[in-house]
Amino acid sequence: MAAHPARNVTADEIATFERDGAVALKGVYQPEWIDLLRDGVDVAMATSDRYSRRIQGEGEPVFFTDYIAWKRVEQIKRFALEGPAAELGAQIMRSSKANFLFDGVFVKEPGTTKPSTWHQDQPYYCVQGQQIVVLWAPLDPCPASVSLQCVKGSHTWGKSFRPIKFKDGSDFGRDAADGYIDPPDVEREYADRIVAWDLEPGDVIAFHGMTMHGAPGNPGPHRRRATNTTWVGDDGIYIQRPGVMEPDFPDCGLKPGDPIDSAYFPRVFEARV
Ligand SMILES: O=C(O)CCC(=O)C(=O)O
Repeated sequence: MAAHPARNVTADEIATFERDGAVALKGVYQPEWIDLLRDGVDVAMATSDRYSRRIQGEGEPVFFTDYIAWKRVEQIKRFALEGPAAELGAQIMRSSKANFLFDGVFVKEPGTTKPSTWHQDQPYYCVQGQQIVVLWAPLDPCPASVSLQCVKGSHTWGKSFRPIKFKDGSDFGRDAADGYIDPPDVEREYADRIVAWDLEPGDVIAFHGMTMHGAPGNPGPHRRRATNTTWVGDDGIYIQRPGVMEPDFPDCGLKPGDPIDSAYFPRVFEARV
């Protein structure tokens, strides 16, 4: 059985998540899990797989991103399968179970200017449903000026924005004819709805799979390491999207319409009946 979070999510936090599509959960991961994730990030950066990338601008300090690192990094695997995230995800989604979809690693070394592009996560990959939550966890003290930012209420817009690559702005072959529209200029059009928090290690931003989010560069003198885990609840199904899905799971064995609930996407938390 996986570990419990340091505390339960409150009814107010669930209400905020459902209304705004994002909520900061303070003090939910115990320090030993943060230490484990920091070790895992070191291993992820020292090794590589098909989604490990250094996407900083020319001559800049490293901006490292990675997906599905849990397949090669024991520490991230242990966190995902034995740590407190699954139960936290189920609580915030009000789901009877939480299946682990994948992890992400985002390291911005001091002096990185490249932002993490504004985007929604779900249009990148193979899942559809309302009960999809991303748990983003800083591993360093993280003031709002360099932290993840979310656009309040964007998960209810009913729009799928064309996913694009952080590195060069290229896309994945989904366009208007497929129902994917160009993302708005968030800072100009939705400045009054952008929300960000001052965070410490142990805090988590829980955001909905359709919430628009991004992050500025890290111009200051401190590292900004973060990992996320994505969780799928009762209503999440596998779908195929036009073009390239990222990350993709070619060997997952699921067909469109199948529940995301198999050994490949393990059910890490299940409520007791
Ligand atoms: O940490 C970042 O800079 C970006 C994170 C992100 O886009 C995500 O968690 O989906």
